[in-house]
Amino acid sequence: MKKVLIANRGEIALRVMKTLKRMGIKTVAVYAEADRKSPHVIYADEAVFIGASPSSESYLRGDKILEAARKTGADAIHPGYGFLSENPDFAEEVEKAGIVFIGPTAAAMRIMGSKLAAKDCVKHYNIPMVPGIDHAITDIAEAKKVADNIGYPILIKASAGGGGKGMRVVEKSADFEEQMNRAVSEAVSAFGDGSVFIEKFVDSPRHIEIQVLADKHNNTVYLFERECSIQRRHQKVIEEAPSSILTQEKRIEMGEAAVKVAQSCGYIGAGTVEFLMDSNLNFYFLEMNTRLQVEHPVTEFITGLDLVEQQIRVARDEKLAFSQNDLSIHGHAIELRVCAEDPYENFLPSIGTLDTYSLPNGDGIRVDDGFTQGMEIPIFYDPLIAKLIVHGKDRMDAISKMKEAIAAFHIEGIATTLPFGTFVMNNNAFITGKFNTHFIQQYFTPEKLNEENKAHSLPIAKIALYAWLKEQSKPTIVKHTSTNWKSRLN
Ligand code: MV4
Repeated sequence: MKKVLIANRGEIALRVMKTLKRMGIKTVAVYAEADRKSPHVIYADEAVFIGASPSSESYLRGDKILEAARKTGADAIHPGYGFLSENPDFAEEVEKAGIVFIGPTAAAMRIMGSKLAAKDCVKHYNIPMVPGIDHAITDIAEAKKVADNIGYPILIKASAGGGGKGMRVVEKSADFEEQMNRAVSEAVSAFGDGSVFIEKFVDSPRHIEIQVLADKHNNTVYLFERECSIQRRHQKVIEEAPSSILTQEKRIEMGEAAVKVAQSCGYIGAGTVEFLMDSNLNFYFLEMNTRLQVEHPVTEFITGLDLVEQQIRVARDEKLAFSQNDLSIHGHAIELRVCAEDPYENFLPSIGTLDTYSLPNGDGIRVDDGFTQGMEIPIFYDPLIAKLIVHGKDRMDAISKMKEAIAAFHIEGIATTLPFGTFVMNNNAFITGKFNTHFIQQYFTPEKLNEENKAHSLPIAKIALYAWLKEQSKPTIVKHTSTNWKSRLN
């Protein structure tokens, strides 16, 4: 493998290229209009323009990306996350063109892309699953009987759904039929597939996922868990590894279950198996993501592995250089997604220019980003500006490192989720590890963020005022008085 095309943009394109460069492999970037001057384009050995800014005209155009690969003589394509990364048709086209797709087979992607196919695939592997039905509901009367048996509340899910889309909670038997009809018509209009199924509703779960890695020689290992419960509208904001609630026993149990899920579909490469965990630490298989995930750096910190390097090695037909027993957890890592969203305005998207953009640095601090000072964050894509990842000797050490790193991360011109990160790091439920997927709903409001800021800035303002008054009491000749006041005290 001498040259790899990265079918993506932003931080992940850059992150993938850095590993490729370190491995002595040439890189090809593709870019849309809005990304002409992006770091991922400048960093690559070659760059190919693929179209207008909307992703439907550029990063989602498999045909244009393949043409760019052919033209530049790339022998592999890394899809990153999002865009075409979980599209089995694209993976197939790539392989047909004699180019290596750095990821699982199209067949594995197809199975895991459908929740029902995934359930069907793993059913003989003794994987814990939420009580429910594992086939598309066609007969409402039959489904209602099953629901009455499982017990309410139940959840109706669209087989083709994802990211929480197409889910409906049904509180009681009397509401079943109406909710069912709504769920089906929603699924038809959103996914073009009206298949729905039902599950027992797990109240206030944690979202814990297991990173897996498989080579083409029948070796599959788990790289431990990531705790991803701090999310808003199914968008994760903070992730960490390891999870503070898993015992070593549970960790092994979940890891082995995740390996079986991967083996059930002949998985190859890096993948993630998602589980729900209830308050009694029972875990249930939810779905498998067949890509490298946004939050993979926390796993890299605690395992010492470069997951992109592992993906490349697997794609080059190499055997994994380690077995499960060689792997262990080192310290604790936390990631904050620094997004162009204003936590003071309920995470409203914030548009503008990165007038000031200066990064924290130091031991155990990593920033994965794809922008530089002076750039605009394009409105066409997702609002992620950077990922701030810290690594400490234990969880408390990682929390204090995260607080310091946030304080040293200076962004002006765009509102970001940085202050939200500080809020979470200071929150008692987070510090004690007693939280679930309702964390933000339960503990966060813009008012609380303002209050907390006041609580932290008032003592500092008092000290500054005291020093200023003392200074004023000295007889000095004032030549010039600055009127350059900032309009908002941060
Ligand atoms: C559930 C659930 C409770 N019970 N399934 C949301 C996204 C989709 N991938 C699965 N999701 C859920 N499935 C049962 N049977 C609660 C959620 C859920 C959730 C899961 C993971 C992370 C955040 C979540 C937020 C709300 C609901």
